[in-house]
Amino acid sequence: RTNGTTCGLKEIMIGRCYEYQFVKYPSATNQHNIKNCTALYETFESAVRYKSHCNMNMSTYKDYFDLALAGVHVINRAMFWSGTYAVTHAYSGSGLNYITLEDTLAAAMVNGLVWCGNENHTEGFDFNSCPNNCKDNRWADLAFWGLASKTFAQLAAGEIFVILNGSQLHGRSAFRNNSYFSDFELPNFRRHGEYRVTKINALVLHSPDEKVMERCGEKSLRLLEDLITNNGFEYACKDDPEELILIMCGNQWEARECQIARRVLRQA
Ligand code: NGD
Repeated sequence: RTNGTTCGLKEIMIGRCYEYQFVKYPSATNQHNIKNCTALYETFESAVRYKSHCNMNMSTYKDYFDLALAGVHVINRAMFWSGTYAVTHAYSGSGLNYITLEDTLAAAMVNGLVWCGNENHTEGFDFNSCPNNCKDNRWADLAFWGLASKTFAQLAAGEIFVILNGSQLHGRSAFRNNSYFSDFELPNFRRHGEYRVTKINALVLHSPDEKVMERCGEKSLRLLEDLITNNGFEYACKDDPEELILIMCGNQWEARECQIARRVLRQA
């Protein structure tokens, strides 16, 4: 069991929605595409409040995503991640450089929050504890983030980017079965029409001073390459792009590799 529903879920979601539209991205918000934050919250709430958490499925939140992401396309800037949350979001720059799922209104409203409906609770949410897996229903836990991932993948067009972790330990791989990226994003990239995906760029990171487990073209990254090219997309893969190494070194200044980078930068 994890913690229960985040206190103030409703106020946080509505507040984040206003902040997203009128503070963070005022220029992207014009009279025609302003979303009604209360209506968005109510659509979300009616999917989950008073409902048993373990009965959720992949259509539970459909109306919410339809409303929150209506008319959105992300062209040449969509960025996906698997095992690289922090560095990806530092790099995407809140949508300035690239756009991740978490930079869309639908996901920004709830990212990092916890919630679960409860049919017996007076408030319709369980604020004490939420089950983190539902024995007989794998979909319960995927209901929100699975559909979020699928919907975002369907909005991505042109060249897209995915940042993978080539230093995964404990038998995990850079491209992993059962990850959201492999199960909900990769299979849903558009293959036809004006908004099709043309090229998939994998960026593979190795944490400074940690063992290199996989590079482009090796092991799971080979599988990924085959999957992508067999589906008719162009593919490129790059190990440790410099701009990403610099971001990682910002937090690991003492690592041997980062000291070398520092010396080279001084000479340049
Ligand atoms: O630092 C973190 C973090 N690290 C991992 N996770 C994190 N969530 C944070 N808010 N901050 C969570 O680990 C993440 O929410 C997932 O639930 C889970 C699995 O992540 P990981 O790293 O193993 O990669 P996946 O391929 O399974 O999923 C990431 C992709 C990415 O392209 C997003 O567009 O799937 C989308 N996604 C899925 C689930 C949840 C995003 C989320 C999310 N924002 O919570």
